[in-house]
Amino acid sequence: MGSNLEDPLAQIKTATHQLSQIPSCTLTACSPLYQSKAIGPGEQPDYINGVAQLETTLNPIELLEQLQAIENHHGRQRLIRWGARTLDLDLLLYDRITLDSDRLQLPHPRMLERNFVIYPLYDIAPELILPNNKPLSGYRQQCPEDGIKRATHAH
Ligand code: ROI
Repeated sequence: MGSNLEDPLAQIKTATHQLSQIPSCTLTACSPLYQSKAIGPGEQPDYINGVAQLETTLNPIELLEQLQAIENHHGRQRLIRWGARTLDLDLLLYDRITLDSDRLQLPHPRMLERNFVIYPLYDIAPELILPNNKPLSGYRQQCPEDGIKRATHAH
């Protein structure tokens, strides 16, 4: 989850609640939230990021559609690639599935380059073995802090 517009902390808190309301889904873990500088081109406000874990009988595409519906409820406008956004819900991992389709790539292709993903993911899944068979903990150890800060909890 990421947001850098219109009260990002509130956006993430509401989004967390909405994740818990998706049909056939249970919210099983929710990370602390972090504040970080926007990566990517141009000047934009700092982001709030967090990671949630769900248990679901939805398949990855069905889940993606639910995430996009929540993004749209938050007034997400896809105007500029890499641009500021009210709410971004990325599917990072789904079991140990690897998938490379137009609509969805799993694991998320850039997740391991991003401290704002690695930090909160490690908080909720320190023992995780990634689909590439490497432990998340190795990436966490190598991960630059780069000004990332804990924000408050989502709940
Ligand atoms: N930068 C940060 N810090 N957090 C994000 O969630 C985020 N999301 C993005 C881009 C614009 C790449 N930068 C980000 O999509």
